Amino acid sequence: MSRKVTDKGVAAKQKAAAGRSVRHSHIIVLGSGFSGMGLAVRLIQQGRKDFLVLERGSDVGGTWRDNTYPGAACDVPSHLYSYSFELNPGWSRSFSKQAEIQAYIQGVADKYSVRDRHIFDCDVQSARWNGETSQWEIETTQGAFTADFVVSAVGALCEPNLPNIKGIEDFAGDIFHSARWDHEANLDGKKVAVIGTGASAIQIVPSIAGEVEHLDVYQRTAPWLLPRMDRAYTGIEKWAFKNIPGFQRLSRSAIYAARETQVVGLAKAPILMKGFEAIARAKLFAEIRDAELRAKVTPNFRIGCKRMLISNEYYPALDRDNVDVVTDPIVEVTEKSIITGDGTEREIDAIIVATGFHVTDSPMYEHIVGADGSTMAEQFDRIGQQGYKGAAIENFPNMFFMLGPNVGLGHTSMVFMIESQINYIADALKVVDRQQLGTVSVKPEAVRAYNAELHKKLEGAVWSTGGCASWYLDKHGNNTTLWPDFTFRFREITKNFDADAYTTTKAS
Ligand code: N01
Repeated sequence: MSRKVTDKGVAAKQKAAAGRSVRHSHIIVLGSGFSGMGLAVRLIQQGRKDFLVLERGSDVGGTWRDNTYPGAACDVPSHLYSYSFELNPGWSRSFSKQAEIQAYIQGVADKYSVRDRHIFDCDVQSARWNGETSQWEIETTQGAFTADFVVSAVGALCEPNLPNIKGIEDFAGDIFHSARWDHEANLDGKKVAVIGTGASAIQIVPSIAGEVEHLDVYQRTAPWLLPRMDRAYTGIEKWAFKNIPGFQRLSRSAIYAARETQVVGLAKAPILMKGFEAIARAKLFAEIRDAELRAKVTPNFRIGCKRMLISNEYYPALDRDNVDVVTDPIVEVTEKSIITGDGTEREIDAIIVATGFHVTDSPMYEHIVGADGSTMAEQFDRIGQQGYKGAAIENFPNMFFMLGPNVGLGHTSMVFMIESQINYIADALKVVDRQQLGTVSVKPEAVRAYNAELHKKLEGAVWSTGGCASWYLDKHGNNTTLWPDFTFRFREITKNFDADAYTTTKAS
């Protein structure tokens, strides 16, 4: 499996980088997905030239560059899932496919010439705070860098979470993770297994079910599915989005408002989620007539506890004659088969691993070393994964985070949260310049107070009370990923940088 998920070029790049001098930039942004690139655009708009973006891939786009699996598409409507400063009247559908979103991101990069500030194919290996120089020391596959300020925009859904299954390394056929799709693997007429039934799997399964000879879908937990209200925009609609002043913004606001109403059920009164459950049950009944299969794929937790999925094609795909849903747990993978707990061995030619990402346990945390010499992973183990407004973590001075702790969402556009964070961090960097600050470090008491409030709101939310296990929770069962309130509240608290919550020193 490792052949598909590791960067074979890393060692070669490191060798080539050895001996190069250390490069310095006032600000270094790590990662260029929707968040890192959005921040880069803002910094350019502010007239800054004192920053660099280090990106491990060969282009901008992050998760939308990497997730090229068949059927990859967004489950947030296009007009909301885009930057507010760069609306796109030309979206072809109400829910865009991966290629169109990636083309949009690339178009924004072109328009604002952000690639000029990027170093691509630059995989960050470690970042260490040097208290004597008040700088970050960053090791990459393209050599060493120093920065006065670092913004980590590495994303939460980027490190494939590979299942630890006996024998999986010995599988002789094609095997790859959903986010590292092997486009050279030919699945036509093959016997294929998909492990996982999350947001990625439910898009992959219907896209390949008609091509493969046989498909086994290995389900650990049945997800809730709602209808996908997707359709192509007509020429008249596209004309109206482009030419009628305010029409596109109005449409975007309507989508935003409708989605925001879900917060009431998700975060405040989970009992209200029963309404969504009724819709999902009716859908399940209408789309799967086989009672045995229906029982297998009926979820056993409150809807919303895990991310609610949308698809009109997944259930019909499961209902096909050449598709089986397997609920017995996988105990072993051999060279050519998967063996489940009931002793059944199913022969296969290929395995698609759609098992999600390291979210609360990102490997990156082991390679960022803070002011007291501990890694971020060690600190999270010790005091929990706590941040301040998702943008700062104590003991990590002069480091800001895009999509840090408790900024995630399940119900609406992450781009809204990203833009809130861009406001906050760009303002912080302005304050640093204006006040000539050398160091900025969030106060532990500010972090405690912020998290106490946050966790009070999370207590009754469906993500903790809904009876499921999900990647929203860390290994201690704490929700360290989601924002538990209306997103406009997050926008309010991130409007301006609040220097009072930070200990600052003047630049020498
Ligand atoms: O990953 P997941 P994903 N053995 O973690 C199962 C975003 N996204 O890539 O539920 C067997 O959701 C696991 O089972 P269980 C979106 O935010 C967005 O699908 O843990 N099975 C689950 O079924 C989403 O939430 C879009 O019991 C194992 C599946 O694998 C996030 O990405 C599209 C296993 C993992 O599901 C991740 O989605 C796609 C094991 N050892 C994705 N380990 C948009 O449209 C895990 N599983 C915006």
